[in-house]
Amino acid sequence: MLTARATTSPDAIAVLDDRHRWTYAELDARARSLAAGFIDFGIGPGDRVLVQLPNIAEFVEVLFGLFYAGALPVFCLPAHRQSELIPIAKASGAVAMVTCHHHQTFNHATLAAILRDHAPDLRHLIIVPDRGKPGLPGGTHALDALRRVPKELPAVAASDVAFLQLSGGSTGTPKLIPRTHDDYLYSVRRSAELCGLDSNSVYLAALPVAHNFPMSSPGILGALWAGGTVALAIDPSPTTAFTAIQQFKVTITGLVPPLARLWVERAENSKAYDLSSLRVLLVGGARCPDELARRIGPALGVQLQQVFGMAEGLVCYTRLDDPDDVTLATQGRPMSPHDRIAVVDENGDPVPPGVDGLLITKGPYTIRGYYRNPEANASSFTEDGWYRTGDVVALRPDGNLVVKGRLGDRVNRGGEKISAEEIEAHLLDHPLIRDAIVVAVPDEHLGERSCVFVLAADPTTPPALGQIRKFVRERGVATWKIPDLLEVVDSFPETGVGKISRRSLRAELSARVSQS
Ligand code: AMP
Ligand code: DBH
Repeated sequence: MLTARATTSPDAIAVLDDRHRWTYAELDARARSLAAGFIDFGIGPGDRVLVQLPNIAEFVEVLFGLFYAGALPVFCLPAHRQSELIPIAKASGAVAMVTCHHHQTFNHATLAAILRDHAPDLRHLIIVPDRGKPGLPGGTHALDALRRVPKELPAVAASDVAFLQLSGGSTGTPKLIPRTHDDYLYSVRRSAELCGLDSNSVYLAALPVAHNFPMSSPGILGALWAGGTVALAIDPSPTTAFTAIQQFKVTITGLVPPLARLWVERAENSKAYDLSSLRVLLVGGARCPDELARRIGPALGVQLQQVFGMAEGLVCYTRLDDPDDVTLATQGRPMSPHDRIAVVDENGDPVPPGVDGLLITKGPYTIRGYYRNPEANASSFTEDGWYRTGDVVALRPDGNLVVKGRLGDRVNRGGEKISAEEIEAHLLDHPLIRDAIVVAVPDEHLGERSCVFVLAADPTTPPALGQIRKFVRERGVATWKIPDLLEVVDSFPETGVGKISRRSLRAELSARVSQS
């Protein structure tokens, strides 16, 4: 795809950030020079490479450099810390990591060195240096030190795995999602069509670009597929993003609902920025409240397009020519005529149309299994290979889906997913805690926040929220996973006879908070 674009439109602008402006020919040449360096380092077809970069132009050249070398990026988020990254490094068997030196004052190079001590296969640390500041830690390589004269590239088949995405809400062995070049590019092409991208489009990556949503729905890859331009904003705040929209004449971008709300509020209160180039705003990652959906078009002067997707595959969109009744109140319908969806009950039997049930799916770009994780595969797929999304939805007669919630094993905190089990496992190590259950509670701003129900080890000295938050933070987890609320209780409800499943306990407790 990149080779073709660099040949047909070498001088079109491919990538922009506040420091870089690369044409397709330049992006292609940069990616090829990095590929030659990766190959020289012994990184080649099938090797896994952790990529933890913020929204900077280098992300795009590293991505294509790895693709050209046949290596598989493992997409980590800038917010991930060692509790997440050590298991990811081990489960993926990554041989290298590409990261930055600092991002938002956090030292990622030091984090990379810690990972190397824990993950025996991690041999090469490659760092994008801070602007104008020397002094990378010993034993690491600056990204530019990789560049070589381009050489012949290894053969890569369209059906080969292209990269590993992370599933939000992984526990124990991380759920790594293997996507192939052909399945992913199919989803990117179809997304680009449905979102109206062409060579004049400028897509702004405002969400962390390693997420499946800004990567592919239609994301930076959709923009490059269409021959358009990718712009990257270092953070999604209205100030930074509105400056980028004005400066780069951005036409389309994507946001999670809480950020969409911040943008709407800023635009409603101030006309300081010229946002007139912006035509489409995708909103997804979590349920967009209907009230917010109605304000988006008027406030930002855009067409709202709702997107309900998952890194495992299935992506649903409202269409740009749908009536308001669909665009403002549903999460759309599958993007491919070959996607299959079914709404079933807990036994796997179809529920009547319009009734809430669990969404399962199968299709041309939905995975059939996680990477080296038989345990997750046994629970996440039906016997005949349908992916159990875990989402509770209702299918309207017009074919559009309305997302109602999820099975209670995950908190969706404004689009960032939290695995209840993962945080419970940390909390169980706290000396003041005998048992802990993490549930979602409704939140006006974020959609959901996390609440932990705790049985104290000694009822006379129950833990305080501040202590718990500090404890979880010091475990080195992404900030959004730190519990928001704490309830100390004397006992957990009995949810049935015999073995109490943590899942039903979570459901019971979460029903209790929703009613209060
Ligand atoms: P992940 O598996 O981490 O890629 O997260 C995908 C999950 O995000 C889906 O299964 C849904 O639970 C949630 N999600 C994504 N988009 C939406 C949306 N528009 N409305 C509600 N939930 C969403
Ligand atoms: O939340 C997601 O994972 C998501 C949301 C919108 C996604 O993967 C996507 C679109 O492709």
